[in-house]
Amino acid sequence: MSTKETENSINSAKQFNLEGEVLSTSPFGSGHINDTYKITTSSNTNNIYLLQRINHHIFQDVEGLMNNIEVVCNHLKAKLAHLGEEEVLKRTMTLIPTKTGKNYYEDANGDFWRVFILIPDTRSYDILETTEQAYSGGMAFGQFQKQLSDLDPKKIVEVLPNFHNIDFRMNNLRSAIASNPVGRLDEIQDLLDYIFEREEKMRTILNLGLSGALPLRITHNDTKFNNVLLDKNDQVQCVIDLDTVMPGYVAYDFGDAIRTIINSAAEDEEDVSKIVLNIPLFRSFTEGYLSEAKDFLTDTEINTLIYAVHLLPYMQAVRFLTDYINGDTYYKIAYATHNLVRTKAQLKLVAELEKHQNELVAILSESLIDN
Ligand code: GN1
Ligand code: MG
Repeated sequence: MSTKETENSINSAKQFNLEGEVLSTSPFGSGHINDTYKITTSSNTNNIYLLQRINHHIFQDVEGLMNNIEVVCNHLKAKLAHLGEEEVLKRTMTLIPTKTGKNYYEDANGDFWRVFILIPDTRSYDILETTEQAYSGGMAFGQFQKQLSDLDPKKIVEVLPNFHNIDFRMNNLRSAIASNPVGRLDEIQDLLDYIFEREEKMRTILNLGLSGALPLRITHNDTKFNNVLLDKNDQVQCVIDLDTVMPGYVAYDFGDAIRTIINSAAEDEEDVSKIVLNIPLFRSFTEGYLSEAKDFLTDTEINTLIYAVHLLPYMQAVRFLTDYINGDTYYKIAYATHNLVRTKAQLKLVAELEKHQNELVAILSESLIDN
């Protein structure tokens, strides 16, 4: 970390109501949007804290964002209150207020910061290892949707409008192509052809939604598997990263989770031959998800799950490629072609999913009967 970054993060950490004195901060995690630091304090007793600088170029309504998170956390805590305070702290995220009682701090540079408790004895996985983990992940997101199913949607602002709206993402891609600001179009024509060939069929869920056939629910909208914390026995502990909790269609959460679960390689794997499907993990995640969600989902919602399995990697490819064309202004990158590599990896996943479509449909039906 640069000296300035260290100074800024320590100064910001000191604004919050923490136990002990702030001693140091160090980078933490692998998010593409916000900057996360672990705080070390002089208190060796209770809590460990995570500090985050919110990317306010993306989350422009920080007040609305933080209010959403507070509303969601309080709703979840009330649902779990019967388990006792200690369990509630382990199963939900907890925001620490500033010394003046706000849920975020704005520093002199106009940067926005927040602090959460780091839940001890947990871990998250970028790539899964076992079917038990997949089952737990499915339960985690199914439970999350269920617990939020009676939260009044009016209490939640749509922090990033049209987040999973494929028309919006395609329009952004078309605008990027039209302006071609850094001259990257020539090298990606084959990828664009591949994307546009599939555009119409990727609109299925959106069309159903627009026709009124799908209920809008409060969904997570960033269900990468590493946004589930598991305990040391790989049981569900807590769903994290509540930035994009907004009204949405349940299938989007299912598809986005499958995007990371079914892929035996990383989201940004350079060697696309390594991107193959791990179908047993798909089955286990689906079974875990349906064990929680089956009772509240409508038949139409259940029928859309398979479309989302194709849509979410596709939409992620569109987003990565749009950012590549725009000169990498949205996602953090580690090297110049990172967004291009990510795009190719997601499109390879789309191709693999198409190849195995019938098998996945059969597993979804079997899981419904078994559950
Ligand atoms: C971003 O920052 P992170 O890793 O939680 C993105 C998600 C993408 C994801 C791809 C606000 O999430 O939508 O699916 O990268 N978040 C936002 O890894 O755009
Ligand atoms: Mg996120």
